[in-house]
Amino acid sequence: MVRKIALAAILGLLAIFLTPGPAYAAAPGNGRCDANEVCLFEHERFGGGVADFRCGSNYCEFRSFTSWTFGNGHRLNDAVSSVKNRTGKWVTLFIDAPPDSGRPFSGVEPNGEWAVMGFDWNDYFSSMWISQ
Ligand SMILES: [Ca+2]
Repeated sequence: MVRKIALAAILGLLAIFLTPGPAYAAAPGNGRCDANEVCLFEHERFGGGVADFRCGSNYCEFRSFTSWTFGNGHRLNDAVSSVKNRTGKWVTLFIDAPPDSGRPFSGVEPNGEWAVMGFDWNDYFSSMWISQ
């Protein structure tokens, strides 16, 4: 009995380790930075790939940077280098995932933009809130 349980545990662990890694998918938008969207760019000064997001309610949370790409197929996580906020809402970007990470965050005001990030922020963001 003990041996069977141990075998089951080992097989369970194997299944976890042998499962393919996360598949990457394009972020929800269409890869263009349109009106009423929050746009994350791969490079400084709004260059490279674009990941564009809409928020139709007072609050939206986007936690899946680790499985998303910019419109050009490049990985989104830890790769955001500039931000355009084309909404009337606030954008809050987090290093690692909120709210359980306790990691630093920074924000972009309504209709604001962030063309160049300092060393502390560049290529670190992993999740985002858009809120009134
Ligand atoms: Ca768009």
